[in-house]
Amino acid sequence: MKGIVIKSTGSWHRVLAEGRKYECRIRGKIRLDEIKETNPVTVGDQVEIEIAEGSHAIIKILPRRNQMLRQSVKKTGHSNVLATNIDQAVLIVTLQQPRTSLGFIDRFLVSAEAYRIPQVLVFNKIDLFDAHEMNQSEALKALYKKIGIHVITTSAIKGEGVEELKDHLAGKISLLTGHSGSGKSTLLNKLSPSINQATGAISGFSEKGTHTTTFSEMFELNAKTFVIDTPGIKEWGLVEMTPQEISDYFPEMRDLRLQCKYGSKCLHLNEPGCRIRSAVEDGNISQSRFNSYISMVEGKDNRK
Ligand SMILES: Nc1nc2c(ncn2[C@@H]2O[C@H](COP(=O)(O)OP(=O)(O)O)[C@@H](O)[C@H]2O)c(=O)[nH]1
Ligand SMILES: [Mg+2]
Ligand SMILES: [Zn+2]
Repeated sequence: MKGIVIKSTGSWHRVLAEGRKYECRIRGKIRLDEIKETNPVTVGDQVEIEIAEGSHAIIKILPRRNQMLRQSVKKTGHSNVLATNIDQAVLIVTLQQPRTSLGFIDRFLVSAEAYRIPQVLVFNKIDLFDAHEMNQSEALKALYKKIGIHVITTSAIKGEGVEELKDHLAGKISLLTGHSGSGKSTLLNKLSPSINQATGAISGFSEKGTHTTTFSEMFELNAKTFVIDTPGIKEWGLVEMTPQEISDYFPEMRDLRLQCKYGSKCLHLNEPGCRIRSAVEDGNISQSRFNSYISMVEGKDNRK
């Protein structure tokens, strides 16, 4: 029987198949060509299962259409698959409690763009914004809309923007990610009366939610709409990418970069005749996006 993994704790996996849920273990050695992650079976995986009295088993993982990968910053070489086979990736951004940095946003966007997964930014907790933060969020919205990213503003607490988000999720499988405490579970609970995820206040010291989600889990909003809640993410490391790949995953650099004097060899650092750097000077590429690019190329992210 074919099914889809909707929850995975490492030792067992919950599979939705033909309208029913089965708790499954992995039987035997499943070959996952090219896949080197610590979690071989992930939420979103299409699998084949065998139903038996008392012990159901996953016997095969079907090829993945895409995957959302993140590099562990502490353990180099370890990448973590947040979800597979998704139609869009949604990042919950907060300007405070906790603050989502632009570097974090851009690493998320690049990781999705690597698999051409459409991206959505949800600016949550707008009820907390003062005039300054309101201006700041408007500027960020304009910046990201200009490069083709869909942006939604919400207050999960007040229910603002939730309908718009719901419309945008309809008919798709979406990954919901962000820092712990950004409001993922609160938003999910607003999306469907059948979802009842624990939510938590943020403790000042660690800025970690007290009721943190530990495992990714897929929820059904209706027969065609699924949302995946994920554990909060502290740091977003990029998986191995060359500088050329990185600039290819910045939509505003993708076409322009071949017009550099050194063409695809240009890293846009200090080479002469660089079209990317002149576009930054002209204001056509935003300085903050370019800074993110530079930090990805020079930074501690694992690179090829
Ligand atoms: N003021 C405000 N607080 C929010 C909003 N959304 C979530 N919170 C609060 O932020 C904390 C963390 O929310 P939670 O949904 O657990 O975040 P998660 O870790 O991303 O799942 C909780 O105390 C929520 O009540 C919002 O839009 N406005
Ligand atoms: Mg949560
Ligand atoms: Zn260049």
